[in-house]
Amino acid sequence: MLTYFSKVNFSQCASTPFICKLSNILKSANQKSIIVLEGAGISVAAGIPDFRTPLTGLYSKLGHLNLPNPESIFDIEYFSENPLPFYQIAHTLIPSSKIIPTPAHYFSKHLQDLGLLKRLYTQNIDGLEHQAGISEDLLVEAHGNFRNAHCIKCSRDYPISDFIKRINKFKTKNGTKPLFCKCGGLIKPDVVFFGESLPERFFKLSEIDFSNDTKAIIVMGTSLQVQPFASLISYAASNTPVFLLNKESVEGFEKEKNHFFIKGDVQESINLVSNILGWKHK
Ligand code: CNA
Repeated sequence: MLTYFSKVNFSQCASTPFICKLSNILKSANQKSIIVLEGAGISVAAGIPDFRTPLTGLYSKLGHLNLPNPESIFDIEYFSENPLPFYQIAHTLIPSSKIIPTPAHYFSKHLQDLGLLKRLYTQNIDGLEHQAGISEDLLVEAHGNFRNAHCIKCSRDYPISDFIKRINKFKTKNGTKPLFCKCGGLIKPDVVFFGESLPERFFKLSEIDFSNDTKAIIVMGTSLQVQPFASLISYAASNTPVFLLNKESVEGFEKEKNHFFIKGDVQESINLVSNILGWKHK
């Protein structure tokens, strides 16, 4: 958890100009003027692999499932015909009680506590923003979550505990059956698959949030490959700085004058910003 600690310290700025630019903006930002966009890279430090990092990402570990392509595991058409591969790997995405939010998650919570956070949009389905204490009204879980489950045919809700019981059997290699609804439809967690629509809330709020009174957009730990989420940064006004904190730059980023890439481990970059601003982890 972050808290106020000491005086603002800009002495580290010479070597990290974009980090300082971001810190300066945060220091004088108005209430509800910062938007945060998050991706799988911020949960890697919590022990949840991302998708696309070579060797460690989930997509590099699906060879044994003989999928047409790695994305098929989250494709609603493929799942409807072949649900077992998703059931087999789902336990790697559901956070256990041992998994806790990272400094990057608590950074957003601190922005919320200071009243600066306008909205946090996340692609993550691990629920760590929720666990870090981001309030429902400020949070948009664009790709859903693992807190509930439903039937893909009749939409009936099911407790996620039933689904977790079933996938835990896959963990011990005793499971061979997916979970079916009374109507015969498959039960899947409330995560958004390729081919499904994002929650209405995502479209409603993104239309109003990216206006001129946004002081900065902070994008953390994402390859910005998945649409429509990746397009959110294009809604930024041309005078709103967009900071990408990521291990690598992503295609199309840095093309605009208001794009600033902060290369490196997102947790380290966040720690630097926190140190400069005198915010300290308890
Ligand atoms: P991605 O495509 O796997 O990209 C992750 C990005 O994060 C890559 O560009 C990495 O280089 C970068 N990255 C990884 N570790 C770090 C680090 N420590 N510091 C800085 N950068 C890092 O994942 P996206 O989020 O862009 O793709 C969207 C998908 C991923 C969504 O549909 C999610 O549901 C899905 N996903 C979510 C989780 C989760 O909830 N934790 C895990 C895996 C995938």
